[in-house]
Amino acid sequence: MHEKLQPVREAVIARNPGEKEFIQAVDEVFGSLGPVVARRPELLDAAILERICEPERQIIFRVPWVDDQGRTQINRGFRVEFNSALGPYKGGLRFHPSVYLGIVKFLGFEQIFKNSLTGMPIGGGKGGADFNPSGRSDGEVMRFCQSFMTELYRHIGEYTDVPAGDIGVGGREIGYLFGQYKRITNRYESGVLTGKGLSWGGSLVRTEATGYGTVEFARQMLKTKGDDFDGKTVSVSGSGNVAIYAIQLAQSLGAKVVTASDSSGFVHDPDGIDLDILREVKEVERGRINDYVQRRGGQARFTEVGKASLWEVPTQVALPCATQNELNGADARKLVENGVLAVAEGANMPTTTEGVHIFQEADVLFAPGKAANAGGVATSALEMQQNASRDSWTFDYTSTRLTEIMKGIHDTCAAHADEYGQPGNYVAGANIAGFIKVADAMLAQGVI
Ligand code: NDP
Ligand code: 2IT
Repeated sequence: MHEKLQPVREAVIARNPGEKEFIQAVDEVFGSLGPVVARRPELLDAAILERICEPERQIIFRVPWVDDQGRTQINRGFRVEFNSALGPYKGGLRFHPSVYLGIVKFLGFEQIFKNSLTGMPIGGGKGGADFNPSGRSDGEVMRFCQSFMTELYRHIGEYTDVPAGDIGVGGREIGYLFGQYKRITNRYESGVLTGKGLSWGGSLVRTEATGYGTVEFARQMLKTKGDDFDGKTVSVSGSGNVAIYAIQLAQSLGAKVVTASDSSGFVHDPDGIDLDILREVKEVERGRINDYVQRRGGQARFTEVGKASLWEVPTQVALPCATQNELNGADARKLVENGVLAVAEGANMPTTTEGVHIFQEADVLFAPGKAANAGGVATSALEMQQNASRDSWTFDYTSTRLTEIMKGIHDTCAAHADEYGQPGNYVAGANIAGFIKVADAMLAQGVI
């Protein structure tokens, strides 16, 4: 790390004790910015680095609700409005028991640079709650979402802050959240949330966008080597929104996807994942991934979490699409040993710092989440455009825009990596390109 960045990093650690995921995300970005501050000392003079690490606003609130047994439950809600240099705060909400301030800040920090890379006018934010939706009835989820929005509504708006989904927050939850916002404010403000249903302001392609975009980014990387997905063996982790559509597009490009997972373990299906069965089990029934194996039969096998790693399965393209730090150094070594060609992060920060270094040293094509999974938020911005013009676009038009945006992000990352002397380093390219645009906007807008 550049010597001038070191004291800023130490101050961030001292100011944010115990927030290890946030520090990991800051370190990853700072690790790329040495050549930028060497060329642009005015960014240091204006304390852009210190400012970019300090959220503009952090909201933490109580979320009381009543479960099906009539018991009162209390959760903690968060919204971190990190940076509005480029547009209204934009980023998802995560409902998962592991959510605490450090997770929300890591996600919000990543979102600043990701949103910048999309080329759309959106700032960075993130939120969520330590609520566990697993095993909860629709009624419980609805009451939780209504209580969450009863506080959140005063902080958001189409020109202020526009939440969307993330882990544990999909179409069902966005519906309950939107309904409560509309009821409290008495406004049909479509642009306040994205990921809405198609008949009430949602955009075609938003559901598919993150997974499709991740595969498109990987396709662009493979193309630089004259290669493509056709006939490749692909490993995907997760079985949620991102994973399912990553599997779908990879399969339609001729790849055989052989894995999927959830928090209980992973399945290895050497004949190729049957997406209809996976969707039935995970999307419709909200069940456990082991049910896939029961229904699929054949050579499909389930491995319980902790018994072995999904990344031990030999593969040519790895797409981690579940959660942060799910692919560690040992996993990366195994993937390299088995001849992996490309890794594209569908999830946010799924690869540990050690894992990233191992891929880079082995010359594996490696796309960081803030570039590879930006298709989701980019399509959210397209949803906001449609809402602003009270219009709705066709699937083909919207998916063409998404494909162009992903190619644009790929090329921007590659060009910045070249310009700053690290050809082929998509981590450096993404961090540098994402940062410069935000930093310049902050400089132009004065000390705020
Ligand atoms: P979903 O809730 O739809 O799916 C999450 C998947 O990951 C599930 O299979 C879940 O298993 C698994 N998972 C979650 N937490 C853990 C954990 N701690 N350990 C093991 N498995 C876990 O979320 P998404 O698909 O939307 O999100 C997946 C990733 O993609 C996240 O990192 C998210 O931040 C990122 N992302 C999402 C975008 C979007 O548009 N949705 C956009 C960009 C990034 P289980 O069913 O057992 O909980
Ligand atoms: O991490 C992400 O980019 C998301 N969860 C999507 C955010 C959004 O606003 O669509």
